[in-house]
Amino acid sequence: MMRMLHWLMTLILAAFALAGPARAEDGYDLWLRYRPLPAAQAPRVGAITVKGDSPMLQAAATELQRGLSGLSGTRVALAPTAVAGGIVVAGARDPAVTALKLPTAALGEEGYLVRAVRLSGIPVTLVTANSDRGLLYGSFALLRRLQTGSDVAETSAPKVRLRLLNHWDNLDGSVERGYAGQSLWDWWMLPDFADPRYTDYARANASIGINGTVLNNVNASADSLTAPYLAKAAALADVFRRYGIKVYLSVRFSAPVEIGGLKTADPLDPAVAAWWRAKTDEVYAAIPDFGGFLVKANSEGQPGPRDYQRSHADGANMLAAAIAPHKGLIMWRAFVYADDNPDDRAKQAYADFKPLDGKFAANVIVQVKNGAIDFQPREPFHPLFGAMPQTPLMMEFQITKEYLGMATHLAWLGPMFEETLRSDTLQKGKGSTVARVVDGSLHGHALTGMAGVANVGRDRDWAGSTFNQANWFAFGRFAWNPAADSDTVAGEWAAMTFGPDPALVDKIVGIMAGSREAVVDYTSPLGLTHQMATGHHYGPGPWVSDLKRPEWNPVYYARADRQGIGFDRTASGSNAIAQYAPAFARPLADPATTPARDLLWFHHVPWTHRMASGRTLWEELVTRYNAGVTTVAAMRRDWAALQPQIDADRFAKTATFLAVQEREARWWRDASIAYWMSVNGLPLPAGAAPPAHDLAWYKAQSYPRAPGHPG
Ligand code: BDP
Repeated sequence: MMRMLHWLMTLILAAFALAGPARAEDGYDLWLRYRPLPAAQAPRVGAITVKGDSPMLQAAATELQRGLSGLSGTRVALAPTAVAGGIVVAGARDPAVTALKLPTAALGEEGYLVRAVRLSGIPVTLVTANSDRGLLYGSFALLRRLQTGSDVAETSAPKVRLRLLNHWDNLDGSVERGYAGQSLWDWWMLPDFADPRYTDYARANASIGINGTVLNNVNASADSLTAPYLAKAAALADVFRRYGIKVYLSVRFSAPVEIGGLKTADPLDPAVAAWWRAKTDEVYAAIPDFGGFLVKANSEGQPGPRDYQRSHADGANMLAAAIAPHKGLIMWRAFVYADDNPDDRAKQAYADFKPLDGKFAANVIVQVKNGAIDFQPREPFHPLFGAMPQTPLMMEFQITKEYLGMATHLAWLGPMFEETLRSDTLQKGKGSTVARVVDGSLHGHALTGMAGVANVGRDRDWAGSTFNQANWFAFGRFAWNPAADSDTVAGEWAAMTFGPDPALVDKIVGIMAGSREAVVDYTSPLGLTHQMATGHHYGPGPWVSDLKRPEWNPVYYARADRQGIGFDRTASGSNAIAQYAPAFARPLADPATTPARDLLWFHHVPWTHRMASGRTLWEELVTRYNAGVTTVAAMRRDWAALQPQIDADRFAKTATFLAVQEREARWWRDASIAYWMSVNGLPLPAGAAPPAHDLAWYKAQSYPRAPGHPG
């Protein structure tokens, strides 16, 4: 019997060794899974020929080999010269490529062209570009086209120069507003040990065109500029370089005091300027291709030039002068609001920055959040976009879902990026879209950028959920092309992540498409904003009114009373609408011509106000909360129906998360409705379900250890 058992075990182990362990779909591979395509779609590639051997081209060759071998199910070889039916990666200056007279000039420094050609008479698929970086992007593009079952021909060049992730990662390994585990950067083990994961992070970024990463939190520790931490950052830069990714750092404005031993950080003090010059030289000695500094100054308690009665331009320009000899950049954030300013928070950044237009040095770009408050589920575009024609402005989106359900809720941000970027500022007539401010075409700026606050951490699936990966992917695609289309990007991602079956892709895109609107509906419909609980921002807190600064309290934003609700930003209120172009502001002066989705952002409206739908405002509000919950329930049902087509692991985790989301959507709806009823004294609209608990119950919920909270 024992012998029999032993024999059986040996047989099983042998079979296991032959087949290899089944590759779990744990999400680690992101959208670069390269699983074999169905036979009809599988690429038949003779061999891969990469002309040149720079580290970046080696990265391209490795990726192509890995991808094509995976997708075709057979190992594809690298060959020194082109073979018929093969893939050739060659620069536009290669004589064989030049002979083809392809339109490569338009590709610029980073674009690429992929096309079936005859190269010296041999039929091949050619990837060409004006730089190694373009060739790397073109190689990833070719793989994407194959993964999505598209024709391989593609010509593309990025419309935005800086395409950066902003990590809000702390030196102790925690991540501010991070919901995917600890920081990827193992600062303790760096610079000695470069986790192989850093390479996979760089691959993922390169595959979507991201070309820079700010390693540390905007609430920066001065320590990140000390020699040991610069050595650690340099080790990361060494890994990222061959994927075309530059390293940047957030800096603390008072660093000259904290680590430099100076008595002041006054930007106009020559000793301070000299300190930054020396520090910057030290940074470049460690990281020769360092990108630049990101600065959060005079915002939420951070130090800055205003501590010395200097302007943001004074601060930015002093740093700009220090870094200019190295061709580095300063990204200066416009996310400012002062604790001593009683004016509408939504107006403060514009009030501070608009007068500084034209006063920034040439290597400064001002980084502006998409909306005037703070990454809420929906905000009208920031009034600074289009209003500072002489200053390059870069977009800052938040990919991590601090205000959209953290890791668990499925909220596809493509529609949010698209909505903001397509907004027409009307600053230079029709067509003055935010996208054209960001890509520089509206005011003729060559320095352009888009930053996304990263949602990645050390979780096995990087982003905390499969669908959160889509938001990382989307950020890259929109940074590459701010005119991108959300559904198209969703389709690409879904095909790469779950396989190219068009029917399956359609269903997944369908689930994603309305998901962000659902979050808006169940948390903050009709232009309400900032209704979340204190600190960690998890769950509802519309009643919160006890925080030190008025604008930290949800009641500040909703201004609900017995008569009505909403923030009057017209001339009779804060007049924030006057910060927009007159043609844009005009319809916003009247609730009747304000889009319903932004109504309570711009107006204080009676509960009895008649909406275009015929319902009263109160009825409409409840209808929207209900719609949010109903949409999530439908998403959950639609996902359940996909079980036969999705691998067990990713199916189950998403199904569980959708159940959590449905429960929490209901919680948001019920808590909000219970609170509004306590304010307006109105009965529930006919047919609406009453909240599951009374208001006291909702107020009593507390989550002291919710993730991502810096406190
Ligand atoms: C807020 C976050 C806070 C960030 C801040 C910022 O709650 O953690 O530090 O944005 O962007 O939304 O600086």
